[in-house]
Amino acid sequence: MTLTEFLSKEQRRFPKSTGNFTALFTDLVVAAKIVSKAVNHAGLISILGATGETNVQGEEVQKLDEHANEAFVTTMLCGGHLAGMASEEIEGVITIPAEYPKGGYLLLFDPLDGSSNIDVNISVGTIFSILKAPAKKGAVVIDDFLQPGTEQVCAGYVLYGSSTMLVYTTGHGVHGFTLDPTIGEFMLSHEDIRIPSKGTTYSINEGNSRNWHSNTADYIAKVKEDGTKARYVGSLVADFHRNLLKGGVFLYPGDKENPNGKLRLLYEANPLAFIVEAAGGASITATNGHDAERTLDVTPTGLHQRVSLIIGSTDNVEEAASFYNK
Ligand code: AHM
Ligand code: MG
Repeated sequence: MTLTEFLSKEQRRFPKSTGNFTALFTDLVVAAKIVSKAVNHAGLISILGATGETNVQGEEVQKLDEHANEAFVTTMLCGGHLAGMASEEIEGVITIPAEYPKGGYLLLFDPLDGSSNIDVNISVGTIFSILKAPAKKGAVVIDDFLQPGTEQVCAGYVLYGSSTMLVYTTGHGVHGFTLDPTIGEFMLSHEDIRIPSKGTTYSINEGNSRNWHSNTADYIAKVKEDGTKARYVGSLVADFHRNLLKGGVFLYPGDKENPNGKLRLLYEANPLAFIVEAAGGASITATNGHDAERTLDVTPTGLHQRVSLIIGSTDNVEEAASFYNK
């Protein structure tokens, strides 16, 4: 079944549906295909490497980061289903120019996550979150985007790996589609993904261990004692996708140098937390190494806010939480 057929089938389950969400999602899929093609051809069309500029996060912008951001912004801007967008690559919100129709949704995205891996042919991804826009006149502002993760109407990611996969949820069931490059269509390949309740791998950047809070150090010592395998790609979508299918836990905790860790709440942590919960898993945040709380319940305070992230199989995340709640 193609993704288009699947979306139509889903839409028919809601007889009152206007089709706006399906149309928005269809635009998003077009952008994902454009980025997929660029990632696959990166070495051939000289768009590898850095632009020489730094982004709002103070990180070096890779040429493909810019290309992916452009692909999503330009494809989504004129579709008529969005009231605004927010991207990891852009400091403020992206409003819809007066010449285009406005819609009722907000799109938040990280166009190319894990971009430090681009030059060495390791999987990268796009992460996205869709919210309802508040009913009001005038252009959207940052506050409109600061909704807790529980308010998401859809979240997903695209993994540009050995094949390109799109995984998404609207909160009921997580479904995976694999791009068939011969026909240019995403095909349903992983229906109703359920994350194993317990996994045997953990993923964390051990290079940061000098800065870890004792709770993180104690938990990691425990999982090692248990013989848990370490797996860390350094590309969030790839690490998350592996754990979603095979079970396990991914951690990017806050530490003594970076109290809120590295990952951004609104377009990295929240969408993955929404997906993992819909697949039967769990996600928590533990600022300063204490007081674990559900990621989706965190009240956002900034568009590019960072948050500590511990996400994966329920048993593993609960075990980690027991260390962070000590
Ligand atoms: P990016 O959004 O700038 O690409 O950074 C996010 C990436 C994630 O994909 C990955 O999990 C993490 O950074 C890896 O960070 P580190 O190299 O510090 O382990
Ligand atoms: Mg990112």
